[in-house]
Amino acid sequence: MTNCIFCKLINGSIPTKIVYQDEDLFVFNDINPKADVHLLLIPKKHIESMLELTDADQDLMGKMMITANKLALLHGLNKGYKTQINTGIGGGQEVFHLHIHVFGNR
Ligand code: DGP
Repeated sequence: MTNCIFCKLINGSIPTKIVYQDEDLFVFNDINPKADVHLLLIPKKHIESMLELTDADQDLMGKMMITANKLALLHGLNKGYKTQINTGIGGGQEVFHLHIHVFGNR
């Protein structure tokens, strides 16, 4: 999506340090970190929010959760961490490209 800031990070038109990516997912550091580690995991496919999810997104969402855990552990959060998905205006979402926040202190 042309006006989506997270799509611009994925396609490289806005540079960012890539923490992880594969064919489905893209992961980078939040610009305003709220903890020692504050990752944002996003699908490469533009989905605005959880409100748009369909049954076809089941595998993708499962992969996002498994990848979130792997990356949290790789970042030293073996005692635990917090995940957050803000959904829609009512959920305080500011960037309308679905994302999982992963944050924790080492
Ligand atoms: P929210 O939509 O409220 O769940 O959070 C969006 C998050 O995205 C917020 O913590 C700040 C982060 N963010 C917004 N724009 C950028 C950006 O251009 N680069 C990076 N790395 N993070 C961003």
